[in-house]
Amino acid sequence: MKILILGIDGYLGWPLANHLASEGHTVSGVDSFYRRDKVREMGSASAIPEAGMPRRKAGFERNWGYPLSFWQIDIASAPDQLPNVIERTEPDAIVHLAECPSAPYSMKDVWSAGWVQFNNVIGTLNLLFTIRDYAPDAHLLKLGTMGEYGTPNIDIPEGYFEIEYRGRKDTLPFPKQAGSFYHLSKVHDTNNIAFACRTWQIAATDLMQGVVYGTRIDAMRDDPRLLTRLDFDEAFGTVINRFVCQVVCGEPITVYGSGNQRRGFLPLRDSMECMTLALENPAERGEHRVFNQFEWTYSIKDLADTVHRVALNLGLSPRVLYIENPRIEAEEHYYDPDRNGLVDLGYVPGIDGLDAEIEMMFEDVIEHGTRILNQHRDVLMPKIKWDGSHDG
Ligand code: USQ
Repeated sequence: MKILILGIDGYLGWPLANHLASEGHTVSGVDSFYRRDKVREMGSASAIPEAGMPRRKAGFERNWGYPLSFWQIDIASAPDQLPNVIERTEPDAIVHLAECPSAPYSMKDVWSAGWVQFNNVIGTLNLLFTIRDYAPDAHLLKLGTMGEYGTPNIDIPEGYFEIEYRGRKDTLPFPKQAGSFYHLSKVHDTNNIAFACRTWQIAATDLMQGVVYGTRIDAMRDDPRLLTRLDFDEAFGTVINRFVCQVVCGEPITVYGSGNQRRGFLPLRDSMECMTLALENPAERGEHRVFNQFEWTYSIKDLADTVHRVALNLGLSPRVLYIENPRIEAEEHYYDPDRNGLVDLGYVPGIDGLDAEIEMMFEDVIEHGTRILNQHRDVLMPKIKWDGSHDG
């Protein structure tokens, strides 16, 4: 299959390119490199050193036997450059990862909120028009987020649910109660994609992905050029990745609030597997297919305890610190989302791997990241507050 990845330079994009190539697919990619800039803007850096694109391309060709076609394009501000890429690559599928993934960054100030929503919503809108006009048969695989749903006091279906109201029934989009301007940008994307599917018969899979953690997939082999980035600052580091990095540089694990917040989590390797399953089993023309994508749900407190336990077993000296929650989010809530679509396609979630995965993360971060973490330890404590009283 010919697969074009938008956002190929990111935490998920780069391993996905290598994973798909290792499975025999022909991959090409686009990226604006904004993520590298934004992490620098946060005063941080990737804990695992990431090769620049020329080295990444060389590593890709060396391992997979063909040159990676790559274009540096900002799809939100330069939509006119996308048709040329489509004509050159003739993709069967387009994976859209070219979005800002950070809730805290979107809550920093009005400029950051505006940038996140422009980058995400307008980038997706540009892509939808490009697919309509230049690639109507291509399957769009778009990364949404479990955070679109928020934490309602009822079970969470996959995108749509059947509802009866005043004696009549319909299947309607499940209500969205996102918890940040970033998560809302994904809600707006979902509405735009669903509309494009209905109106232009686009085939789309909208993946409501949980929080991803991890440093490794098999397709990285032992080539440092194939490794992906690992962020640990408050905006771009996800919670387990941050906890591991905090321990490695001797800083406390920061649990926000009571730590009873529950989310769906999945290791990087499962994210790759699920996206591949969705690509190899595409949606139909006109279908807006929604999958919830996570391995298991955990409370933040449980995760802090797990990271603490694994660290102790490795001879490290972890500390857990409960701090005032900088976010406005429910800390005691019901959480029971479905994830049947991907399981029906063959995804086998398991919970046995959490300790082993975290242990592997420790090995990678200690090997590659100790020096970088020690230089940037001041970015670990959160400064951005949802109520606007940030000092960063
Ligand atoms: N948290 C802590 N301590 C920390 C960092 C986070 O307790 O040091 C807590 C947060 O308060 C939150 C939870 O951990 O309750 C998850 O935070 P996160 O920063 O790992 O995840 P989030 O902001 O929700 O965003 C991440 C990705 C985003 C993706 C989302 C999936 O950055 O791109 O969409 O996970 S989900 O959470 O399911 O919406």
